[in-house]
Amino acid sequence: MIMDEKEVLEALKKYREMDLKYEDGRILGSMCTKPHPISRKISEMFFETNLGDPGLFKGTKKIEDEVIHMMGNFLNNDNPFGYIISGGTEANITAMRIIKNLSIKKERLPKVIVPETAHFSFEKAREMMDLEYIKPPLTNCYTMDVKYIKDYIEDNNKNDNKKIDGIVAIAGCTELGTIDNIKEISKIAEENKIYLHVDAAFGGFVIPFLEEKYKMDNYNYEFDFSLNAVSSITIDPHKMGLAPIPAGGIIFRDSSFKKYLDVEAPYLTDTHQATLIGTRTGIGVASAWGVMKLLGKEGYKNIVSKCMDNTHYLVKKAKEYGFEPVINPVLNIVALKDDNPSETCLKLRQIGWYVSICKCVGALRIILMPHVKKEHIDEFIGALASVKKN
Ligand code: 0PR
Repeated sequence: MIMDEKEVLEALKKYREMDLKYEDGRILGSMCTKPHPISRKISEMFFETNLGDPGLFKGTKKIEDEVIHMMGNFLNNDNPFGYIISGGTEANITAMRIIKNLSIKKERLPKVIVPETAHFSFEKAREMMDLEYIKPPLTNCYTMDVKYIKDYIEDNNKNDNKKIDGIVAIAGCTELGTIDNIKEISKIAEENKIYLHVDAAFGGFVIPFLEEKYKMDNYNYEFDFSLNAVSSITIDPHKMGLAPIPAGGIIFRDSSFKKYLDVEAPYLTDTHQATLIGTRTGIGVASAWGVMKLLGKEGYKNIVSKCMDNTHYLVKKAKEYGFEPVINPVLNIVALKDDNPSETCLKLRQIGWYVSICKCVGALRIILMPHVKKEHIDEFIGALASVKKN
């Protein structure tokens, strides 16, 4: 049935009203948040742009290059190369494409060390590219056991058939927010000339802006290109970067990695394409540029400090009610121990609270994104207490 414009908009509005709104403070298990308001105007300005054919959208392509440099800058890289793509999933799959294409023995499956705590996008990559994953045990801090990695590589790297082709480490893991000991992992990767990819999809816009007072003693916070072996980093503006979806980021140490991604695209204005997705909007790219220019490092620092402050507030409140965190929060993610997290999560949902759960440990997972305020935390803890009583 054909509709006029008013009818179309009214019908869509009704659907949209069924959605939850970040500002209501009930979304506690999401790594996304309400984008910075400037992105509304930017989205309109760039709504028809297509970076799949950059020769037609030269200005938008220039913005992408500038954003990559801005992000490279706070990741300690003066000469970065990369793309603003659909999200962390595409970024991680792109990094795995590099490892696959670099792998030394084409006759066997590429072997990659991947943390147990890795996001499920790595599982998609494994399935698509027939990768073999080695998953080191976790320490009691829920990070990869570095000694295991060292021993494993020493034992296997003499034999070409068993050699490790790549290592993935995480800076801000999805479930707990932990950061692998990337400083030590980088040393091992460097000594053995192994490609190291860091998934900082969430942590990339948090860790560089973390005030000292929120850092724990004897914990590794280093994750970026200042570590010699780090070759690529996933870092998503559409998570803590406050850009609208879709804006994920894959940043490489330099442009030498492009050739491992390029496929021929002879009929385009640019005759090679490196990104997984062909036709892709410039909206996220331009919005990330705008939000980053507006906020600057100071702006992100203020946002991260507020989120960390709320994180500690939630832990304090939770403890008052007898709920215990699994670990001291590293970033703005809290895991609260629970004997039946799926059931608790469901019960909370029935009364309008949306948290998620951890699979690596029995716990509820709460992410203190910028849209979550102290009054939401107070209400939530009350709701959790009432759910657990019944
Ligand atoms: N790497 C890490 C460390 C992640 O946490 C995520 C997503 C990804 C990669 C993949 O990113 P994209 O989803 O952008 O492809 N982490 C969130 C999660 O799985 C994604 C998310 C965001 C889920 C908002 C729900 C939600 O409401 O929890």
